[in-house]
Amino acid sequence: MLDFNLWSWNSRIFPGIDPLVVRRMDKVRLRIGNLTMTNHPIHLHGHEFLITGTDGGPTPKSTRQYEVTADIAVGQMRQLEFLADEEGDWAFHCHKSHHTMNAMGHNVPTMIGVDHSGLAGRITQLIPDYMVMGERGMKDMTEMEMPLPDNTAAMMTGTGPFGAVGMGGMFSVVKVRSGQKRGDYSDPGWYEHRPGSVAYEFTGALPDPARFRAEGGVSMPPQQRPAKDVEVRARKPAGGGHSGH
Ligand SMILES: [Cu+2]
Repeated sequence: MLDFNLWSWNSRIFPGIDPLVVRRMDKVRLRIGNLTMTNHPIHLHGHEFLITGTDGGPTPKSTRQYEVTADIAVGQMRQLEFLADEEGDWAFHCHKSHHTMNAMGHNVPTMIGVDHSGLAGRITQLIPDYMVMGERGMKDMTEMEMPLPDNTAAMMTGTGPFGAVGMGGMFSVVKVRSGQKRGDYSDPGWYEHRPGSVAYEFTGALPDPARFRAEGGVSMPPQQRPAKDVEVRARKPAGGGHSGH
């Protein structure tokens, strides 16, 4: 499952996929069928939808509840409906994180939290195309370029108004616009946020969080604690692969 798959919607992978463009206050209906051999929890930002239909037909109104994710099982179909009442650009994607990525190799140790500055340079003297995993998570991969086979795509890519999007695979954007003409599904470009409505990193002085001194105690003190710390040595089995999960 985690090997070299390209997860797609209608054979398209982000960013090579159209956005879903709607007028504000349009009632939107999405029909999604899962033709793959694994479930896809399909997730929409900014709105709550109702599951109004399944393979069995329309759902009775008494069974409907608001959701932001619909898990669509193998061979299943779901019809989702929502009122597009929030203007903006909203991520719409499968919630399995590796389904919003393209091909990647997994038989490498994770480097999150490891300072590997200088390491890549030394390894590339031996293996010219070597590339380490990002130390802050997968999104580091967005800003790296590495040679790829002709028959695949970069793991994550796409550039938005705030920089690298860091997505691939089963990902698109629902664009809700007041100014969109009826029947016009052409891409209106990125949403222009009202001044003062965009989150930013606070870089000023932070108040001292005094509560952290009082917290962090032990709610259940250990009983029969060994007199001395015990040294434990773990050894991983040699050659343990990670494929086929
Ligand atoms: Cu998925």
